[in-house]
Amino acid sequence: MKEGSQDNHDDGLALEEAKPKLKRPPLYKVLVLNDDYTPMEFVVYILEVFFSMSQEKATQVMLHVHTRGVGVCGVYTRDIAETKVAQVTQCAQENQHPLKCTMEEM
Ligand code: TYC
Repeated sequence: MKEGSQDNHDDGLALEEAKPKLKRPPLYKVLVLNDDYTPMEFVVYILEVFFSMSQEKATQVMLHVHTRGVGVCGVYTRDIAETKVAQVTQCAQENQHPLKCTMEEM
C-alpha cells in the first residue's frame, strides 16, 4: 500500500465501509370501498380490467368488499398505485357509479 493511502490496519483509526444506500421503494395497497349503488358486475369488471384478476378472483374480492366494506385490489409502487386509482375513479365517473378507490402506504 502506498504511503498516505488509508486502510483499516494498525493506525488506531477505525474506518467503516460506507453502507449501500439503496432502499426499496415504499409499497401502497390500492383499496376499493363498498357502497350501496355500484352494481356488483361493474366492480367485477373493474377488478378484471385494471387489476388483471380472473372472473373467479374478481368475484371473490368484490364479495369480500360487499360484506366487509373494503378490500385490497393490489399492491404497487406509488406511481403505479396512483395510476390505478385514477383509472378506476375515471371509469366509475364515466359510468356514473359512486365507486371509490383509494391507496394506503403499507
Ligand atoms: N354493495 C354493492 C351492491 O350491493 C356492490 C359493491 C361491491 C359495490 C363492492 C362496491 O366496492 C364495491 N350493489
